[in-house]
Amino acid sequence: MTGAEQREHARWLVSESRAIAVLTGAGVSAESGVPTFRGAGGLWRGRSAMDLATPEAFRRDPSEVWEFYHARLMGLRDVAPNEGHRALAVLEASRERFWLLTQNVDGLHRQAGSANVIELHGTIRTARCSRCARSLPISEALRGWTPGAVPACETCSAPMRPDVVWFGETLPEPALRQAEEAITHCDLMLVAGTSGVVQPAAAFAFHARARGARVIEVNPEETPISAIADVSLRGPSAHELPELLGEQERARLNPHTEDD
Ligand code: BV8
Ligand code: ZN
Repeated sequence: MTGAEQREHARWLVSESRAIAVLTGAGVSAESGVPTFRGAGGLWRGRSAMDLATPEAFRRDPSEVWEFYHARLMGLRDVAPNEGHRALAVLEASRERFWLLTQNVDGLHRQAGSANVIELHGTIRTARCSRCARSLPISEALRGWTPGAVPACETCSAPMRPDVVWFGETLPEPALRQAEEAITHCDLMLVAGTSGVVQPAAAFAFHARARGARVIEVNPEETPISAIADVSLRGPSAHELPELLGEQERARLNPHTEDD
């Protein structure tokens, strides 16, 4: 199939679907200016997230891990959702059953208006205590922070940590349950912006396929998920995702054009 035929088929699959599960990764935030993990901008001081986003790194040198997250938060200050994020929010509003499973921790799906967002790997917007249940906006935990410091819990004085899931940590039970529900009940899984290497999230597409769901992939590059996709749209998500919307949905994407 040509690119245009692929897109036409993908649009038809979306229009026929009554229960859509979406799985997103760092690629959907790329056009908002957020570096992906395995792309060029994915390193920090020459280190990869794989080295720093781990409980071992935090035990070994919590101040360095906080510098890593502080740098990422600084990088999110002027970042806004893009057309791809917004297209998913519009698609959700037009479906009875819709789950947005995201591996991203940047909070951009919620900012774009998505409601049923399942943050599989947590969120960088919150800090939580490494010992007790205390949690608060990460901007508050970082008030007065300087490089080398480790924010301490005001309740039990243990080190605070970003409320993300590190490599080697299990995903939150509620997120896993919602992912199970999405995989079981969706008739379409739309996978956008993920290299499909991090488990167990990457396996969700395979499980949905095995249950008979159709799979659409949006990624400029081929990934392990391409092998089971009914359609792979080889383009950037900020362009490809709005193209999947029907006429009426697209009008809601840019409401001002309706009146033009
Ligand atoms: C766990 C939060 C139980 C932190 C992250 C099998 C089963 C279970 C676990 C494992 C397993 N095998 C290995 C493991 C261990 C590990 C794992 O998967 N390792 C991999 C690397 C081999 N998994 C875990 O540890 C998970 N825990 O399962 O617990 C357990 C525990 C121990 C042992 C066994 C079982 C926890 C994983 C969560 C880690 N935390 N993030 C933080 O962010 O700081 S993961 C991190 O990677 C981000 O969440 C990110 O989203 C995620 C995945 O990466 P992608 O999103 O795919 O991003 P990437 O850069 O890779 O790719 C971007 C893609 O976008 C590319 O394909 C590119 O082509 C595309 N793109 C670029 N531009 C665009 C675009 N697409 C569209 N439009 C564009 N414009
Ligand atoms: Zn505490």
